[in-house]
Formats: sequence, structure tokens, C-alpha cells
Amino acid sequence: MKIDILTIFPEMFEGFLTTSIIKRAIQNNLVDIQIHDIRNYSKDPHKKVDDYGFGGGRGMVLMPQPIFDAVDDLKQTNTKVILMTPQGKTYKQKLAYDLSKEKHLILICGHYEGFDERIRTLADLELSIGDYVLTGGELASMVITDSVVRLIDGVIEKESHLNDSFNNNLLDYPVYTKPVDFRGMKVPDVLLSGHHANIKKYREEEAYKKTKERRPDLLEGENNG
Ligand code: 6GU
Repeated sequence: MKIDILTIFPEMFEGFLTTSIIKRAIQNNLVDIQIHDIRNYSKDPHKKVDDYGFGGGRGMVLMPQPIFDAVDDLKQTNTKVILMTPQGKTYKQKLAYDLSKEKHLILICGHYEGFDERIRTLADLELSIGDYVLTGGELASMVITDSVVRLIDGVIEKESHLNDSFNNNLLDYPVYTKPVDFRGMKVPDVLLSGHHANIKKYREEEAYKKTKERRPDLLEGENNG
């Protein structure tokens, strides 16, 4: 998979791309992630990418020209163009699975007070990562990229994400490591029993219990899209 990210703050991505699972996925050629500075596409003599909004009232607005030219340059036949905006559809794990099957994503990070409304016509999809406002789409684009890349075949063992929270509309079951007794808090006996059927049953029950307690909306199927 290839992921192109358009941003006016490319430096924000350095740590993200050079750490842990994302770094390894890139090294193993399972994903190609390119960060593009929108400024490099500006035709303005001063590399301007934003200007005052018509009608006044708000701050700077991202101009269409650099972003249209960037998308024209990068778009291929199988590309999905995604615009990061708090006004977008709320991102969920189901969509992470769908996106992990795509060949090519372009993620456009909005910034400042917003972007020119005409930029929306470039997007196949507008996404928000939740009901709060960030200073820009960069963190949101990293959230999308991280959650998608870990689902690409070969990035992590399938077993590690078969039981992820939100799969089957359930939160994850609890896990423990050494020691068996830590400050009087003990690992449940069943996990030490070696009895696989009982362990499976225990985990299913715990996942259900935790979901019912914390996220009953998931069980009602109200929040799964
Ligand atoms: Cl995608 N962008 C911004 N600026 N704020 C957000 C967001 C995106 N998703 C949630 N809040």
C-alpha cells in the first residue's frame, strides 16, 4: 500500500515514521508512506498556502491551488482521497479494516481556521477522529495511518488483531504477565491452567462483561459503523 500525506507541517511526522511498528512496516516494504509539504506545490512567489477568508470574521484559510495541484500530481487510478476535518464522518475500526485493503490513500490535512470549500470536491471521503477540535489534521492523519498500517497483511501477526477491541463489537479481554502475584493481585487461575477451552470461555465472558459495563452502545450495535 502507498499512503501520501499532504501537510503544511511535515516535521510533525518524523517520530511517527521512525518508531516501532510503523518504522518496521516501511523497512519491510509493506507500506510506502510519503509526506508532502503543501508549500512545495504553491505557485505563489512567496510559497503562500493560505489567505484571508472572503466575508471576513475568521482567520486564515488554505487555498485550493496548492492542494489541487498536489492531488493532480499524486493521484492514480486506484486512489482514495481522504480529507481530514472535524466535520467528517467519525472514524471507526470497521473503516480501518476497509482502508487496509486499499492500494493507495491520499490524506489531506486541513489547518488554520479551515480550508477553501472547493477543496472538498477532491475528496472521496471526509474523516474526523472524534468529537473534539485539533489544531490541524496531522494528528488525525497519523491516527488513521497507524490504525490502517497495523492491519496490512504481514505487519503484525494476525492473531494480535483478531482479538482487538471493537472486533465483533466487543472490547478486548484482560491480559496478564509475570508475576503471578503482584502486591496481592493474582492472575486468574484459569489462565495458569493450560485448559484451552476454559481459557477461551473465560476470555469471551470477560470481553462481554467489560463491554456491557463500559460500552453498552457497542452491544446495541449503535456505534459500530
Ligand atoms: Cl480530522 N481535524 C481536526 N482539525 N480536528 C479534528 C479532527 C480532524 N478529527 C477530530 N478533531
